[in-house]
Amino acid sequence: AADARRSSPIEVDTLPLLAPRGDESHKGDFGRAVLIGGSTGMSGAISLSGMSALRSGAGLVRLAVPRDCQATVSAFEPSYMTLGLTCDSAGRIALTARDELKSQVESASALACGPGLGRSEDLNELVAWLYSEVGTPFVFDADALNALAEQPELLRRPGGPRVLTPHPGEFARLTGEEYDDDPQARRKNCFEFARSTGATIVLKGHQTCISDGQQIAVNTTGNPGMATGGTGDVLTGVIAALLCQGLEPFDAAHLGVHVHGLAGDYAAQELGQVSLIASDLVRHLPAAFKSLQ
Ligand code: NPW
Ligand code: AMP
Ligand code: MG
Repeated sequence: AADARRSSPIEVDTLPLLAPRGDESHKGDFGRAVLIGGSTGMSGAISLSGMSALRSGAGLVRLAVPRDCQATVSAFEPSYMTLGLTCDSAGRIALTARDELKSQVESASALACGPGLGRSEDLNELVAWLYSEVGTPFVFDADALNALAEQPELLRRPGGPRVLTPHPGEFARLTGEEYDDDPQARRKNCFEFARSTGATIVLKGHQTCISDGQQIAVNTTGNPGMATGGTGDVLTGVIAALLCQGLEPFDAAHLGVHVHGLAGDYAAQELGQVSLIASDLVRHLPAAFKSLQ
């Protein structure tokens, strides 16, 4: 199918939008997001994703985390649910958690994996299972991308609707090539990697590039205040929530990146770029979504 695709992308500059909510809507209409990640020392990452998914309209959000950090993750926010998974001695999700995850994966409307996940052989295998077997819309970020980078043969496998959200460092690991991050290179690399993997690629940074191998969009929101730990974890939750509400992968990624940057711009107006932290983005997501209604 890749050969039949266009060799030059369609430029998209019109933002997709969420449909207004009907008066009779209930939470089931807005999907169940299951976000997998967290480990001892990085429980904040998956919590940021969870809070962002809620602020981005997912009907129900559940965070699947190692049992060792379940209490910590639960304490950050009462509005999401958690599932405690079997973990290894370092507080990362263990491979046996695959069986505990199966029913969650089957009932999810959209999934995400990676924020704060950590790295191990077990996690490589768990991510390989998620990447190859799950047909539900899925965001792969952070350490899930690192796990894929160690098993590059997986990236050629056809499968469900996938969104991969690498920063330039993760992108270089995924492709196994040096990566010079200038705007022209970002466009070309993003499009070509999307074509070769069949996934929607969000190549992050200043003017994040989004491509599904046919369409391409370059984001104009956001600012250097967002160059701080955890902002990418927020983006993962936003995109997962938009997938949950039925947007196609490219549209969910395009709208998600725009709204995430807009929240960053509002946060920088209030707080300045120097002091901006990732949880400020979560607090400004409501204004960003409201501005698009
Ligand atoms: P350098 O240092 O510039 O040479 P990693 P991470 C490069 C979790 N977090 N342009 C950079 O290269 C995440 O979710 C938890 C160019 C370096 O090699 C992950 O699970 C938090 N290069 C885990 O931490 C908050 C760039 O990539 C490497 C680049 C690891 O994720 C923080 C650094 O990236 C964090 O989100 C750029 N724009 N950006 C929490 N509160 O729990 C990065 N690089 O090694 O992939 O580490 O992104 O911090
Ligand atoms: P991560 O490295 O995974 O935490 O992701 C960082 C997030 O912040 C991505 O969404 C980037 O696009 C965004 N970001 C980082 N630096 C900038 C910048 N200079 N301008 C705009 N967005 C940025
Ligand atoms: Mg990240």
